[in-house]
Amino acid sequence: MSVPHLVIAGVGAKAVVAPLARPVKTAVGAIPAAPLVLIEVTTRQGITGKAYIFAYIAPALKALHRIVSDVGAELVGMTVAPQDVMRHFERRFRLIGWQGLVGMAVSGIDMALWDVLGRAAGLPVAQLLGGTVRPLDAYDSYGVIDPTHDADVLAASVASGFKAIKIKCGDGDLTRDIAAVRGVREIIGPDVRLMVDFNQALDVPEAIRRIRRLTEFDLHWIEEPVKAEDLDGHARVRAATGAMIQTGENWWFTASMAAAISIGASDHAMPDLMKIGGVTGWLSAAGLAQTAGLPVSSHIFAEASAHVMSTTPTAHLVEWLDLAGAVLAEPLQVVDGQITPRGPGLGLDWDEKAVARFAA
Ligand code: SMN
Ligand code: MG
Repeated sequence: MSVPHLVIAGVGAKAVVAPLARPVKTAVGAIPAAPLVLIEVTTRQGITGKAYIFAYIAPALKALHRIVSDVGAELVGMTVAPQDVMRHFERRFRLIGWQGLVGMAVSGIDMALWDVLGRAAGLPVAQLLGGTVRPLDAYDSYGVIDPTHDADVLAASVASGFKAIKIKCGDGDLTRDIAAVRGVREIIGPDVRLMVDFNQALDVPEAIRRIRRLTEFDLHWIEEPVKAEDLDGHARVRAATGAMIQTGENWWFTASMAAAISIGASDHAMPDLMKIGGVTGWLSAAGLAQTAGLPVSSHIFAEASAHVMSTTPTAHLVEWLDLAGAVLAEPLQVVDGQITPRGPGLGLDWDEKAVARFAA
């Protein structure tokens, strides 16, 4: 069965603020709800591809929505060929640069284009990319937690089958971090992996000081201890502590990832589909990680990430942090600590009533 020649008829975008079952508190700010742009690429052949991107903060939502619409409008009449469209984007945004909202829009449109191809072929993107649909190990991702107040929900994560838990630290002093990590380690036990995410909150000396004290709790990785763009800082923290360092959610396209790898910034790689260049960017990133021998874990966007992780040679863990469940017709389910990609395409359809209810 051949995939028909598909031509882009339009790119629609809707802005919503989706409620979160678990609001996310980080060391550098709280996310009470998820400002999302829902993207729809329509084709002249009647197939519509869907994807969503995340604005992080409300003040960025309207601008992101507008950029998706305006960038998308220039694609009308082009063939649904994500690799070719990405080459177009590389040239189109060469002068302005595509770090930031432009790169997020590019990545989101790319995801929706791959969704078109999957739907047209009647295949999950995981299979379209040459992989197989199978359950993937996930981790339950929390914000800053209070081990007393959150004891029951953390225990429930483990009881439901998660074999890895991430919490965020750095919002207070070292004493606060130690109390949180110790408390969670006591709740989840010694056999569940525990990761800590500082969300770029520390400087290098403080990161070294804190990580050295947290080593006793057998942490699986320490994420973004210093500013994302401080690659040398990441490498210095890694060398000084011997801890497994994780980073990548703020890599803008694969050039940024290559720079991090060349300086030895981390032991793991964590590309973000919305910043690495969508599915197309992820495919290049997966190759870089394989060559560098870095285990790859995903960052949010669990639905689409499960598809690309299915074909990532060094796939490690899928992050489970539910951003879009409130606006999806069929929210993704985690079964026994694992996530299975759903299709055809990326498996995303909106709950239109919820989209209307949460429209921004
Ligand atoms: C994160 C995720 C979602 C919103 C803010 C921060 C975090 C993570 O960096 O890795 O889960
Ligand atoms: Mg993170």
